[in-house]
Amino acid sequence: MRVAILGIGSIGGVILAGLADTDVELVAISRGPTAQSLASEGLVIHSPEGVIESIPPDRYVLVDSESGPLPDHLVGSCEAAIICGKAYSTPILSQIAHEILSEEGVAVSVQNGMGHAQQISSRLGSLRTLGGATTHGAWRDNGGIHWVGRGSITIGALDGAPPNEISTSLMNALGNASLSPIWSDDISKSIWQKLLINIAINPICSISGVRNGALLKNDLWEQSQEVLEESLSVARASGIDIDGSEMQNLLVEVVESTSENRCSMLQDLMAGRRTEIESLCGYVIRMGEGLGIPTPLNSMLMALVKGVEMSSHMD
Ligand code: KPL
Repeated sequence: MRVAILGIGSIGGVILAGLADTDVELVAISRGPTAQSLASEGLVIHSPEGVIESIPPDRYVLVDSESGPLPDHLVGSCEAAIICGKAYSTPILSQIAHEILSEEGVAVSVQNGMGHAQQISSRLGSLRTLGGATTHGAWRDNGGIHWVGRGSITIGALDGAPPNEISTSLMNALGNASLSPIWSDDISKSIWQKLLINIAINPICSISGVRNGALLKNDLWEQSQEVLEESLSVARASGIDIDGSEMQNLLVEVVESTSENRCSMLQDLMAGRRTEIESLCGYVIRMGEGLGIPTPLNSMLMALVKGVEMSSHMD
């Protein structure tokens, strides 16, 4: 099987490194300095258990997405595309997925935020698009990818159908890569659950500048619970059947398993990058407006994160 990984940030790096230990052929799609170092030095990954592994550049075919059109020999060459880039890069990444996939090839988004599968399916069609979400925790620096929290990757068909042949091969490959794939027959609910986790963790940890585990240790937890509750009302009014205590347990599980992680939003702020706040709190605010549900906590967190985003551009 040949799999393309689109966007080699922290999670893309974990997936690339995991699949590098299987017999899957790999195409890594990246850009900028990350693409340059993937091409020249390869990828170093620090596992949660402290093992350091070096993936050489000849283990994958590297495509720099900014260097022009996809080379001809790669067009239509992959059976699966895993989209891991930032929420705001979905339009360009779904176009690349469309070009690189074979006619039956499937794309799955494991990005943070909502609506990615819908954008991808408008190019590929709903039968070749899978929804997804991941709770693995990782961060990246010049020393490579630090995979600090083992989680899972939940994948499912948009119509709730069981996995087809290609999806089954992809699930098997992710299993062989020790990435703990789970097939969901209600992927919209799984994506909402991941959105709620991100909303309860990312803005608060980013504004406070703390690792995920700090949430459980002080007053931040109360704030996290309140924004979770507010966002849960919007999820329920949108028709998602989510039990409050199931959601709380899931949140505690993710905070504990990624306690050493700096969430992706904090990493973005530290690196002076744009955050995904619009796709997280912004999504809940927009849905709340449509449904007549007030979302003052999401609005406040979004304004504060945008303020911090701006401050990194000031002298
Ligand atoms: O998705 C994440 C993120 O940082 O964006 C979690 C699972 C919260 C891990 O930090």
